[in-house]
Amino acid sequence: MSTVFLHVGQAGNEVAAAFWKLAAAEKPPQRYLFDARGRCRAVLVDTEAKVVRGAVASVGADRLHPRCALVEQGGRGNNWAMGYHGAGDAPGRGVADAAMEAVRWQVEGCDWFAGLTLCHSIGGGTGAGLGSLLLQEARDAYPSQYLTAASLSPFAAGELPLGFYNATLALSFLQEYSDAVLLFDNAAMLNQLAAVAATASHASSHSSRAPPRLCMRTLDEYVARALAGLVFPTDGAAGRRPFDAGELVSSVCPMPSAKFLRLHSSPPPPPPSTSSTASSSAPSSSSSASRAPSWETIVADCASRLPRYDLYHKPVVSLSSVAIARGTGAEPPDARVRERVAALMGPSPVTSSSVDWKLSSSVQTALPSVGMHRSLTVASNRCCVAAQMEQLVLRAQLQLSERAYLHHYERYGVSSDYISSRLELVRQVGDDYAAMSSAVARKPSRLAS
Ligand SMILES: Nc1nc2c(ncn2[C@@H]2O[C@H](COP(=O)(O)OP(=O)(O)OP(=O)(O)O)[C@@H](O)[C@H]2O)c(=O)[nH]1
Ligand SMILES: [Mg+2]
Repeated sequence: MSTVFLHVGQAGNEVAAAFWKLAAAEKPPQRYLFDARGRCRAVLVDTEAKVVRGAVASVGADRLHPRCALVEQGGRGNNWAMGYHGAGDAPGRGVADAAMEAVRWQVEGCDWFAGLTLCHSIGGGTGAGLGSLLLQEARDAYPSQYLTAASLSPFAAGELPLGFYNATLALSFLQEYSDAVLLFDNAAMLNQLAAVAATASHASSHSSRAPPRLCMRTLDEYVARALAGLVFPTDGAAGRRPFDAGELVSSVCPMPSAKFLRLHSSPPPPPPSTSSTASSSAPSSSSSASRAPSWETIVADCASRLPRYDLYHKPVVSLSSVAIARGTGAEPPDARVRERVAALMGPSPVTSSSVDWKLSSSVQTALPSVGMHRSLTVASNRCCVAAQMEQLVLRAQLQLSERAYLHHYERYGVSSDYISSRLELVRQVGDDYAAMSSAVARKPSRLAS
């Protein structure tokens, strides 16, 4: 059972570089992530050649089939409409057709194709617009397969003038055509990793030094590790088990209107100044016992970075979660640790057991590629996305009411009415999450019992 990964746009390809480097360093057998010739089950696409070239160089040219590293010149101008409809006076489908062809080729190469994961940012033109088109076409081509996405949400106001329209349009396609979306918030990730870097710097003997500067690469590494925690194979009763998107969807997406997930991974990557040594040193089993942090420490880190309150300071409600503990060996998370994680997530309005546990015992599946001996990855369906969506929709709506930047979209046949209808779809998702959150707030005692 294999998943095919489709990386689109700059951010999607930067994450590809970090993710596939980790995958290549994993212990054999690697058949779920790579084909028989050791090539990634991935398609890389961008409209700027240097991004894909950089990712290929980073992963290794022999790890990617040439037909799966696709570029078109010119970029998509941070414009969803240009990404979706194609650039130029005679818009051809160009790279979109080539990408779908490459996906088909990858799918045919899988013994058992389990689903497709799109990896992209939703704030620009290529990842957001072309990513939306490819997702829509993938749904058409694979109606009964699981389509998931790892989607990077833009920073706060003002980063890109068209960012709110782009993000809203892309979210509407994710809602319509995918089964589950791992929504990463760039601003929140940066804050959390800055706090980790500040703590590490303070704790080190060089406490007078300023914490290291964080960059996009640090975020990419975080995203890659979190994805690895979720999708790298785990140990099961009958040997190594591949990622099963269907299992994820059925345990964390209780209804089709609530499919936006958060992905957390503990411990976090070390700050940039120490990451090179950490990531290059795969652990030896003899040192694993001494270097593995306790489950209590790991859960405490998770607790310190999982937001308890949303943007409006309302307690965050989780609908359901899956916790993947790796490197459990002879010491799996005990009842107290599990209770702590359940308490972190709080009562769910839709399920009695708010956290599903998945344990993987060996050091080989504990993410040795990143120097981990033990890790916890939590994918949770949390109502805090309501506030995030509301903010994006509100800003897009404000721009729309002033007809700001609309000509950029109209040039490609995307009208204000169309944007308005897609915006409504995303607003509805936010409203549904907000309603579930309020339901829990009104009935705390019954749900907690
Ligand atoms: N986490 C993360 N976010 C990124 C990265 N690169 C860009 N972004 C964010 O992604 C958004 C811009 O999207 P890009 O991926 O650069 O754009 P693109 O998909 O290549 O589209 P165009 O260049 O407009 O054709 C902004 O919100 C950036 O902050 C990255 O490497 N990591
Ligand atoms: Mg780009």
